Order: sequence, then C-alpha cells, then structure tokens
Amino acid sequence: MSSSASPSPDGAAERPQERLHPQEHTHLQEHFDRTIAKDQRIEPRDWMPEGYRKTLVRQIAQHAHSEIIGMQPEGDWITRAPSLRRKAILFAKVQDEAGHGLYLYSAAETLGADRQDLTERLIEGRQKYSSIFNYPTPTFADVGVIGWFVDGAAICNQVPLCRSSYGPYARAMVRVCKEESFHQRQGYELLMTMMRGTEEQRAMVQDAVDRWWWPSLMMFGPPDEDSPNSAQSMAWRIKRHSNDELRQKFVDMTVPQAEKLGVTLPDPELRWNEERGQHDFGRPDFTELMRVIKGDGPCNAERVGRRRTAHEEGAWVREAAAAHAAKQARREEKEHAA
Ligand code: BYC
Repeated sequence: MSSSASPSPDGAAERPQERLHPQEHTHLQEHFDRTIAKDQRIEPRDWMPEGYRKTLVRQIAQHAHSEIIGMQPEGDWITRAPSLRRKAILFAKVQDEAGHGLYLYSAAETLGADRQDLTERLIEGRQKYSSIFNYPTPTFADVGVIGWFVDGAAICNQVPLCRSSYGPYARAMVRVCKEESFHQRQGYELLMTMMRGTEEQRAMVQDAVDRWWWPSLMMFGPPDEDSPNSAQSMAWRIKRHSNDELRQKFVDMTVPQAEKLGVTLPDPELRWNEERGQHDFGRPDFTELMRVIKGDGPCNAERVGRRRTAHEEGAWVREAAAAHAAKQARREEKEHAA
C-alpha cells in the first residue's frame, strides 16, 4: 500500500481527503462528466469521483480473482489430459488465465489498490470471484464445455468492456478478449472431436452441457431489476450493457452452436421468438446464484482453500523478489552517487 493511502473496507485505498475549493471540485466533476459523455477515456492521473474509483476497484479485483481461481477447475485436468496435444493446449489456456489475472491486478493498482491486500481480501472471503468456478469438473468433457460456455460468456461480457471508460481496464480487455476467443474455439473443437467419437463420449458431452448450462447463464449476474450496481456503472460507462442484455446475447449466440454440435440445451422453454428476433428462455435459479456467491456452492471451500495454500507457499518467492529489488535499488543508488 502506498504511503499516501490507508486501507478501506473494499480494497480501494482511501485517498487522503482532497482539499479542494468547492468551485474547483465542481470544475473537475464537470470535466469528468464531459469526458464520459464524449465517450473518451479516464486515465489514472485524471481526477475521478471516489465512487467511480471504488466501483472500478471492486469490479476489476473481482474479475482478476475470477481469472486466478478460474485456473483451478480446468487445471485439475492438466496431468490427466488424454493426449500430449490436449495437455499442451490446456496448459497454454490455464497459463493465459494467470496472465489475465496479472493484467487485471495491474489495472487495479493504477487506482491505488494493493495487490497483496486484494489477495488477502479474496482468501478471507471479503471480495468475490465469479460463481461459475465453484462447480466441479468430473470429466474431460467439462474442459470442452468450460471453453465453449464459460469463455463464450466471458467474450459476450468482456468485448463491450474493451470500450469501458477507464483506460487501463479497457486496454487490458483487448488482449484478454483475443485470448478468450482462442479458448472458446479450443473448447468447441474438443467437443466436436468427442461428438465424432463413441456413444459414451457423446453422452459425456451431453452430461457436461446439462450441468454447465444454467451456471453459465448465472455468470452474467442477477436480473436487471435486482442488480444494485448496474445503473450507476452504466451511467459511468464502466459497464456498457445490462446483465440481462448480455445473457440474451449469449443464448442467441450459443443456440445455433449447440445445434451444429448435436447437443440439447437443458431448457424446455428455449425457443426462437420471431417477433422479438431473439430466443425466449427459462429463468435461471437466482437463489442458487446468491447461495454460491455467499460461499455455499459445491466447491467454494476447496477453491479458496487452495488459493490460500498457494499464497502461503509463495511467501518466500515474494520475499526473495522484494529483497532482490531492494539490493538492485541500493546498487543503482551507489552507482549514481559515484
Ligand atoms: N459471481 O449489481 P450486480 C472468465 C455480485 S472470468 C459472483 O449486477 P455488477 C474466465 C456482484 O459483484 C469471469 N458474484 O454487479 C476465467 C455484486 O456484488 P458486490 C469474470 C457476482 O458488478 C477463467 C452483486 O453480485 N468476469 O471469464 O454490476 C477461465 C450484485 O450484482 C456474480 C468478470 O468479472 C457472479 N456471477 O455486475 C475462463 C467480468 N454476478 O460486488 C473464463 C467483469 C454478480 O456489490 N465483471 N455478482 O458485493 C462484470 O461484468 C460485472 O461485475 C458482473 C456483475 C456482470 C459480473
């Protein structure tokens, strides 16, 4: 944590009270509002309302935590992948997720958050991560379905975030989305291969589809009428579409892909609505979403426990890196003085 900041309950370091003349504050607020209205970017050095900064730290930290926790369900299959090719692909994908987490923690740092502090908030259950990563991966078909559904949902949600009003977040999303597209295709290609295989493999794919469909729809968050953050986040252009709009987009994108693959999506209410030009679909069980978010999903304890162990076991690496950086700085100081 920087010396000019002190901890606040949400991980967004509290900035020292700015002693601004009320007129100056009004001027800065007007400039901020104009920048947002013109669809231009807010950058780290720009003045921003405290609520805007805290909302970004909340969303970006949650997003970073999701990428890091999200390595676990698929990572479990690296040692058991059925071929060298599948192992190499999965390795690359899980590594990409680590990279996404790191860009996102860096983006949160530009807002004054501290990475160590954010990690501690995650493992103490004070910050959230996506509900989707609290479901188990009992078969290799789960790896394919995560790529198809979860990365597909991530693309729907994150492509609009490339136009988010905060510069570092929007720019991180460009790279992340390119990689998510590759992830989605690898998942779909894996499922295509399995569907061309044996009866048992086809049944495995259908079973994974049945288990992941509803949790994937829940990834988009509560319905719009129960989403406390959406209105303000959309006014600030942090979020560009509502949770329900993105859920609809995902359904419309996925239905033809399911048909081509030869699987059935487990929703008896799913049908094309000619009038709306979109699919009608059933309502996800949002009480399950809330239960999982609160920590009571099938794998919450396992996921957070593993993250805690990894963090504790990595303490010596952080200490060694800090000692090396301090030594380097002392050497440079000496060289300057000489
Ligand atoms: N899970 O007012 P709302 C990936 C929380 S990584 C858990 O609608 P908001 C990938 C929400 O935080 C996928 N919590 O909130 C990685 C809020 O609680 P707080 C992650 C959820 O922020 C590896 C409360 O419920 N993607 O793709 O306007 C492998 C009320 O919700 C969930 C991102 O993080 C949930 N599903 O909208 C493969 C994308 N839904 O914080 C793939 C960026 C809601 O007020 N994030 N909550 O205590 C977003 O777009 C938005 O934060 C959300 C929620 C749409 C998720």
